[in-house]
Amino acid sequence: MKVPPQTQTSSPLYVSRPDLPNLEDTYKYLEQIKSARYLTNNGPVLQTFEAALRDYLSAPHISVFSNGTLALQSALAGFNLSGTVITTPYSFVATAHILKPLGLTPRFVDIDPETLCIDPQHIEAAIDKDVCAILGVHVYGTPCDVEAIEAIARKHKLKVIYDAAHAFGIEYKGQSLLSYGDASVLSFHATKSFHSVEGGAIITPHSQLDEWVRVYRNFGLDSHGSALFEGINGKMSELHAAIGMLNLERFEVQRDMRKHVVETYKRELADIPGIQLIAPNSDATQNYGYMPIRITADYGLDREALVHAFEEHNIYPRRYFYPLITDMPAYAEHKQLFPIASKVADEILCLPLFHDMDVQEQDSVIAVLKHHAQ
Ligand code: T4K
Repeated sequence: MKVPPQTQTSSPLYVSRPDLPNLEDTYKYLEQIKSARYLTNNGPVLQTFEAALRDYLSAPHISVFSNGTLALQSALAGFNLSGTVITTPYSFVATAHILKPLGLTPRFVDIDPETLCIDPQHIEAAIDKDVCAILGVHVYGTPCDVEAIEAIARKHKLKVIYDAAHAFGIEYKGQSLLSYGDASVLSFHATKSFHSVEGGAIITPHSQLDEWVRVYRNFGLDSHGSALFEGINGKMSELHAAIGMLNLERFEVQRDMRKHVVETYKRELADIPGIQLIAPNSDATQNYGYMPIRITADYGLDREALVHAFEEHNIYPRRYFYPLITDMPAYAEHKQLFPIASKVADEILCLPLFHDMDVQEQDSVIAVLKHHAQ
């Protein structure tokens, strides 16, 4: 017999619930920043943060930015590209938004039905003389098919940039996933598995790119205060860097707490008809930043009706990623049918997930899902 969900969460249960580090520890950093009277512009805390990240992520070169979007834009700007960039319609819109300001044109191709990342077969088919780069996204931290993409890029002499906004701390075949491609770009937004409230970073094996983006993020200024080229303001403040430092210390503990929440979800949802879990890549570690499920035809409600049912219980899962970028008005000229990506976008739902989600909160999400099963 189906039991209607008993629990109505008193405060809204969102897809994510970012938190700040311990206030006493934060206060110590604030005192340090206050006494240094150095608040931003490549200050001492930012430099410490960059060094700590370089070490933790085994990154040959890393430059920290004020957010992931500007970091991604800067990485592409640094390769001085022109023409067309092959990318995915199944991502957060920032992935595509950075192209037009650089004079680049996106060419969207469909995704792989298992990884939900860009499909190398479609990349290969979309290459012509205008294509200069491939921009893949490690969706939910699942690696793109990096080997196939590397082979295609080598064959056609293309740059490979990964939007690794979801891929903090992921290892693939025993090495950092961020070591693949010409550059990988992280987001440290508050809703991410590791955050500095707002922030992002470029990881690259190319020392020249690293040197260039460091100048670019500071208006293109040289050490004499003269602009070498038209740069941007992509600098991270000392306060954000301090939060990043403290969150880096907590990352693994919080990741393991999220792992526990994810495992409970997977156990409880495994046998519900019409709920499809996304299989992890067995060659990769996970950071448990998202809990995506697919609501398929065998479920009792369609995805939209389920979202509505959740809202009645004060629960707000998110349809990451719906609509497809190519179905958004801003990309009307790129609208076309992507059979796999369209289907996934119509079925996807990311459930609430954060490290300190309590049992009652998680039970209420699971109860709604069980209640509406066929
Ligand atoms: N590439 C990819 C693949 C990305 O996913 C992203 C960002 C980027 C690039 C760009 O990186 P950044 O420039 O952002 O560093 C959120 C995030 O704002 C965005 O960073 C993230 N992807 C995207 C997937 O999710 P929204 O529009 O869904 O955010 P919002 O404000 O609706 O927040 C989601 C839920 O979280 C809300 O329902 C409430 C809750 N929440 C949110 C915040 C910020 C809180 O409870 N507290 C909070 O402080 O985009």
